Amino acid sequence: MLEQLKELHTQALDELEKIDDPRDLELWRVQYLGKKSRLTQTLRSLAALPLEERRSVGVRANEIKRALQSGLTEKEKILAEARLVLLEREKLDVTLPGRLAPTGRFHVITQALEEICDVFRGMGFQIVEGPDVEWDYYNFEALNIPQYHPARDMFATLWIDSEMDKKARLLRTHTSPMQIRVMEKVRPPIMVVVPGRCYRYEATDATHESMFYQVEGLAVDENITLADLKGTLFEFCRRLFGEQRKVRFRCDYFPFVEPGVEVAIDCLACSRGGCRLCGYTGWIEILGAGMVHPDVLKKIDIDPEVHCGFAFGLGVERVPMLRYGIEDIRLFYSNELRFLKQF
Ligand code: 2NL
Repeated sequence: MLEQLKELHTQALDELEKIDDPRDLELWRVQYLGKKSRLTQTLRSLAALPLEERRSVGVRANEIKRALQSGLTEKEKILAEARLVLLEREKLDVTLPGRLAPTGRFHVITQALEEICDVFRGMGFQIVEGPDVEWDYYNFEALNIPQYHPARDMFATLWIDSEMDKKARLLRTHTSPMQIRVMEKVRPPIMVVVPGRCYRYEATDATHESMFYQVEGLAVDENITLADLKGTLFEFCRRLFGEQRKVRFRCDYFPFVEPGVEVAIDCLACSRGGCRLCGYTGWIEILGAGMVHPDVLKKIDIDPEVHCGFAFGLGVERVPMLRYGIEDIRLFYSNELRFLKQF
């Protein structure tokens, strides 16, 4: 009997030693000190033993019970302390300000593009987009720039097929080809604005990129006049650059319009005193425009005796460049986040 108790004692202590979880400790308590444990059973059945054995077993069993109980208390203390250490490590100060998740934003050019489109949308223009890869026909031929026409030199072109090919594909040099597509499909009245990427085969520098954004517009109806063009673009300039802007219209040449005009606003920085931004002229050119050339209308079966229209185009990059005094267009497409995050 004493032998069995000794074994029980060592086994219990061995197991206790290994416990590191309060739930295991409870199981251990039930097994070795619970009502149904061998130890409790032994103490209960002492009366049935002969006197001599009853004494020695009783003393030993009680000793073991006390030893196990103090082992249990000790272990409880150790586990409680370990738990506190863990809690301390997980401590969370809910009064600290939260860490902000980084928010995304639209590219500064996308922002400018949207703003420009919004102004024209507000005037009743519909926004449409077209393909970046175009046919020679839509990019040049239909716009009154046939093969070998000197005006082709105005648009250094990135060709996909041979330039000699009558059905050659190219990367559009302006978004006008989409306006031709619109005029082919729908009859006047037409009021569309076409934003999109354009491409030029040119060495890049501070004011030129081989890919850039353009917004072009077109209005075709009966009795559209140069006064409509002037009113529309005057209003556009003031909505985009400020209600106080002066707007200047002067003659210019584009093969697809007649007459053609250039539109300038008074300098944002010096109000015509002359500064670096305006190249000491006091004026900043913003748009090219004109009355759609009758030959352009004829090509797509619109009778220039009945219908006429005006068209315009502007470079998108120029808008934030002027506004924020950015002097190099290449910054927009260099993926320099320190630059882009400013907008
Ligand atoms: C500029 C000048 C311009 C047009 C674009 C146009 C389109 C059709 C017919 C006639 Cl379908 N004209 N577009 C007209 C004049 C000027 O853009 O400096 N763009 C950045």
